Parts: sequence; C-alpha cells; structure tokens
Amino acid sequence: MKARYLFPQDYMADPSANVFNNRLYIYPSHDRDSGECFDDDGGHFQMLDYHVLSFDDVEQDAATDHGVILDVEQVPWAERQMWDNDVVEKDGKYFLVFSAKDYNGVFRLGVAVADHPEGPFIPEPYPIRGSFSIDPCVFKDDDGEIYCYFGGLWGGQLQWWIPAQLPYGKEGDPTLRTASDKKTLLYIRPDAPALPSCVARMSDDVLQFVEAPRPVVILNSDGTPMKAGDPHRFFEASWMHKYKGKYYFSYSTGDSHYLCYAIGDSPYGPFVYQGVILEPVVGWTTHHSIVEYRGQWYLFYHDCVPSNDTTWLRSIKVQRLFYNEDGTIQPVINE
Ligand code: FUB
Repeated sequence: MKARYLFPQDYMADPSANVFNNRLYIYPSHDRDSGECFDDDGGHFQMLDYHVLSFDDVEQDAATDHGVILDVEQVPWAERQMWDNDVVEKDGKYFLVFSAKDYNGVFRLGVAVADHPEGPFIPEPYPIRGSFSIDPCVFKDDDGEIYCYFGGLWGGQLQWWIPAQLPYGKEGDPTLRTASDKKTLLYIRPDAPALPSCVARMSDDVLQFVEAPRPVVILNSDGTPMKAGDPHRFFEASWMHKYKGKYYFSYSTGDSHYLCYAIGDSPYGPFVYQGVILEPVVGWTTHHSIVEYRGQWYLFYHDCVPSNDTTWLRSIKVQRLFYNEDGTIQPVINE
C-alpha cells in the first residue's frame, strides 16, 4: 500500500486513532493559518477546535467528518492553543483528554465527556488536577485501568515541571545544548539523563489522576538511561500500544525529527529503546499513533507536503505497519 492522505479537504495533525464499535476514529488537532510567526515555542500552532473523522475502510474510503466536537470557547479554563488530544472509552462513555493553554499561558490537560465517539463532548469546568504540559495519550490496559501519558519539551513546557537532574549548567556554558531547556534558563548537558515523558493512572471516573505523574524512563540496551544529547531521546507525542503482552512506548524526538519506540513489561516502564519507526517527514513536527484495525496494524502520522512545507499546516496520513518475528517494528516507509 502507498501512504495515503486521509483528509485532503483541510489541514489536520497529531492523529490519535482509536477503534470504537468496530469503526476507526481519528481525533486530530485542527491546524489553521493564524498569522502568528514561527517560533521555538510553537506560537504558530493556534488551533481553536477539534473535529473527529471516522472510517469503515481506512485504506479506501473517504473520511466521514463529524464536525466540531469541542471548541475552545466551550472550555471555561482554556484560552488558546488546542493541541493534541486522545479519546478513551469506559463503560459506554467517551473521554476526550486534550491539551490547551490556560489564562496564565500554562499548558494543562482537560477532559470532555460524550455518550458517543462522534461527540458532542462536554468539557469539565477545570483542568485535571496536577496536570501540566501537552500531548496526552490515554491508554486502556487489558485489566481496564487507564493511563495518561503526556509531556512535550520547549513550547510544551515539560521542562518547567520535571525536577532538574544533574549535571545542569548555566547559560553561556559552551559545552551545553543551546536550545532544549532554555525556558528554564538552565541548559541541560548532553550527558545528563534526558527529560522523561510522564504517566499517571486515571481515576475510575476518568476525570482525574489518582497519583502524581511518574517519569517514563527510556533505557539504552546496556541499561543506562538515554541521555539528553541523544538524537533519539523523548521530546513529545507520547503514544502507548500493546502487542503480544508487551508495552510499546513511541514518541517524537522533536528537533531531530524521528518517531522512535521503546518496549517495556509494565505500563510504567522502564522501556528499552528499540529504534526508529519513521524517518523525518516534511515539516518540523512529526507525531503519530499506532493501532490495529481489522487485523492490520497501522501508523497514523502527518506531514507538510500538501502545504508546501508550511509547518503549521499539516495533513494526516496512514501507512501499514509490520512487526518482525522478535516483536520489533519494521521502519515505516513514507511513500
Ligand atoms: O499540534 C501542536 C503540537 O505540534 C503538538 O502538540 C506536538 O506534538 C506537535 O505535533
């Protein structure tokens, strides 16, 4: 199969794919041209609302666009930048967990609830207590427990919340990375452990965390923590899926533009780094989800080919994904 654009009518990104009632649903970010200039904080991503798209045959059919399922104007605590979201089902209700900036310019995670996967979603009045940063992925394990994975560096503000791990240095030290944690004015050394994504188990009503977020630790094959200077370290776009009893944590490496993954034995990890799923695409960001639908595994992702490399106008795509005998993922070919 050739990689396929799924919604040529509009710019959408960060596709979170889920199978509900034997139908494939995609919950993307809804890109638009806001007129804001490109900056390292993602100020050019000024999204206002979410749609949901659905498919019967995701390899052949046109998407059904169910329209706007949540608008920033409906969310009392959110001011702007409706970034990545994901949806999980529990007891016949659907919970959309999303990231947006509050009126203090701080990214938080919120929940909105619906009776159907197509919405409409009714937002909770406040963000999830103790939530921060961006890019939630809500994963339901086989025992019914739901975990929220989240976090993103730079404009995603993760570095505001994760306690500094030594060795850090001061601005101006020429041995330090010059970008990744500049909002803290502490510049992380390339030989320090990489800042981790976070995971928290969710409450029975799927409206809150039941624990303080824990770090999602990614180890090298020799058991040492992946370093901040490694181009394969976590940056944003957490995704969790399960295959043959193992937990697959996949993510974007941001400024090195890969989609990578790591495998663990528990939803909390630790996860051992395995490799690259997708080489850099056209556009600064890369962001994905992985899901099995009717016996075939797929990678959903985005690129900026249709917008002629306009980073804030992205288009969602799908390509088949295959495993090797040993459970490793074969790199996906974006063509
Ligand atoms: O869509 C806005 C941001 O761009 C997402 O939250 C990131 O993962 C990146 O795709």
